[in-house]
Amino acid sequence: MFPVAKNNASSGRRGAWVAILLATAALSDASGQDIGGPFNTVTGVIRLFDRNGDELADRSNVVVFIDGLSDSTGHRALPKAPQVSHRDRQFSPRVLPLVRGTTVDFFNDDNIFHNVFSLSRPKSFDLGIYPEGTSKLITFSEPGLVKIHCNIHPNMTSTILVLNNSLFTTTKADGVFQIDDVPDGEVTLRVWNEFSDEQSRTVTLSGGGRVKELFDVYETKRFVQHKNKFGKRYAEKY
Ligand SMILES: [Cu+2]
Repeated sequence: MFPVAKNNASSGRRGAWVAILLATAALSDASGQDIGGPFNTVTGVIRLFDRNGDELADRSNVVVFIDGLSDSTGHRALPKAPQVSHRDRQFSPRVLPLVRGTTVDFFNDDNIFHNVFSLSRPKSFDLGIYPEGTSKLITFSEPGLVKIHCNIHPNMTSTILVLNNSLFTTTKADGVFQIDDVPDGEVTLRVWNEFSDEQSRTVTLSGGGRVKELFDVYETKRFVQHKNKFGKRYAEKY
């Protein structure tokens, strides 16, 4: 990420769940030149519940992102090319948000052969079968949701969210999120989770401040076994 001049204001964690405006954060590029602003921080917490309404201790893998910006805003910084690896017959990470135009390194870090394919509309591809220690690259240019699978092992799934800008984050177990460098204006804060309906909320930002939001996310969707790369059921033995 590009450097941000941090302020020393408190996180406001003790406050109620209302928007709190704190000190201004200025943004500059590597040469110290001002490239606009002021910029705001959107922070908060995701609480995750199962389909019975019981709260889950692990709130990880929820993607929070900013939408509704003009095309060029927030698209200045491409994150480093991320890796999705095969490990213990699973894809890692299970959820990966990225900016459109990002190339992903699909690395086989397992001691068996694996495949990578997707039948999703934004990026349909098949990387073939390849052994431990080797990589194949794919670039994701079209925004949208891309489900990644292995044609050998039916329980392998990863989801890539191809987004329009770099203003996104993925929760860890504590569910806390923070997105920096959000420009002034009315933006849409969107929350995506694999087994939940997507949520969105309009947030109005001004003057370079900090807004805190709480989301309750319910995992109401059931697991559905995907088909293989030919659109057929996997063989029972593999
Ligand atoms: Cu596999």
